[in-house]
Amino acid sequence: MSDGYNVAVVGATGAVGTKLIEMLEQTNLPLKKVKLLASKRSAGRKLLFKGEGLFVEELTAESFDDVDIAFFSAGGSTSQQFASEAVKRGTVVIDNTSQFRMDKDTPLVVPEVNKEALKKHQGIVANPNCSTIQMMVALEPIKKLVGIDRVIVSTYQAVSGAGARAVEEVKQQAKETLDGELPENLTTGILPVASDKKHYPQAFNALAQIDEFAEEGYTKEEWKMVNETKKIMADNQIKISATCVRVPVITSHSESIYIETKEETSVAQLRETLEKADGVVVEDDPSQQIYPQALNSVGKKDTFVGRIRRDLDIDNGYHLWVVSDNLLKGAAWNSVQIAETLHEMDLVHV
Ligand code: NAP
Ligand code: 3JN
Repeated sequence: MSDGYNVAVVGATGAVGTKLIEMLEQTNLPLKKVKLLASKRSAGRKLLFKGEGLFVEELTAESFDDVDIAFFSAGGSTSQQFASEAVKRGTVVIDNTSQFRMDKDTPLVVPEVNKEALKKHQGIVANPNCSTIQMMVALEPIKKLVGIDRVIVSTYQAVSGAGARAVEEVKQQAKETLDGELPENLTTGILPVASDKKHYPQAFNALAQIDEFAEEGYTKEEWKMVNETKKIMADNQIKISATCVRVPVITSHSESIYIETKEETSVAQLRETLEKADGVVVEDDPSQQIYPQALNSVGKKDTFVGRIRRDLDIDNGYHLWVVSDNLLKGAAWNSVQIAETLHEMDLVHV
């Protein structure tokens, strides 16, 4: 087991990269050196790590020559181009993009749920999609207790999930609207999906499109939730469908999750189980108007669960409201937690 690692953050200037730096400032992983990488555009910028200014370097294959662990969050094409170069140089890659998530040789890991999968890594470990991660943290304890037959999830996703430029766009749209501008005249161009044909205002709006449309009228984000859940839970039989919606919240995704359990349970038993679960905080007291809120979860590593109630018609049907910081548990914290777990399991080697 190493007494200290050289780590690199690829995409260090982005929404996720910024939070990766914060999580590395707090980690108990032994660190020797931190290297910040981005495109040529940002090379030479200085970012703070534990109060010390570090220069951002341009990403090249040679960047990994002396790196033990690299966190990638610079888009799928960057991971496609550089992850194998890093692995060739002996670096373990923890990848935040969807590039390798469904590869059969790549573990897709939420440490509270399936850390054993890390034992099979061959250099790359994939971090799931943010919406999948918080749902897994909330559902795994229930699956262990009584099994889960079916999941129907609707998400209310924060703008920061679409990157730093999307956040700036929504702030601009909000300002323009408050200054009296009509919706059709607002500055658009990034949301709902920068690469898609049409763009719509997101400020004061809910958009039922996250990522591009794909098969059967579902978006790629919705397919990610379906396919990643089956892989993480190692259950191809679980019935699951998703509707992913972007709302004008800056940080933290909220999810309304309906489940049908395999065996009988009760609200009290579900609450007790979730209260004991790793990474879960139950906030659920309707008499005091207590339930998880996006704003309250910002900056926290936990997944907050509330509004636990039975379905009024379906036996074994239950509803939950699940909220978590999409940039922390949904991305940066889950990635650093994977690195800590690899270290604890003595698996930081290719
Ligand atoms: P962002 O705010 O737009 O930041 C993108 C980062 O990638 C910037 O640091 C940018 O550097 C860097 N970059 C872009 N092209 C590059 C290249 N050719 N070479 C090196 N660096 C490059 O985006 P974000 O929200 O942080 O997301 C980044 C990626 O993380 C996404 O594309 C996605 O794959 C993944 N992500 C995952 C989750 C999740 O659910 N787990 C959530 C959000 C994002 P410059 O400053 O040089 O442009
Ligand atoms: O929109 C969100 O709230 C989450 C976005 C995640 C994301 C954004 C751009 C590209 C991903 C992802 O993690 O699935 C990707 C991608 O790598 O496909």
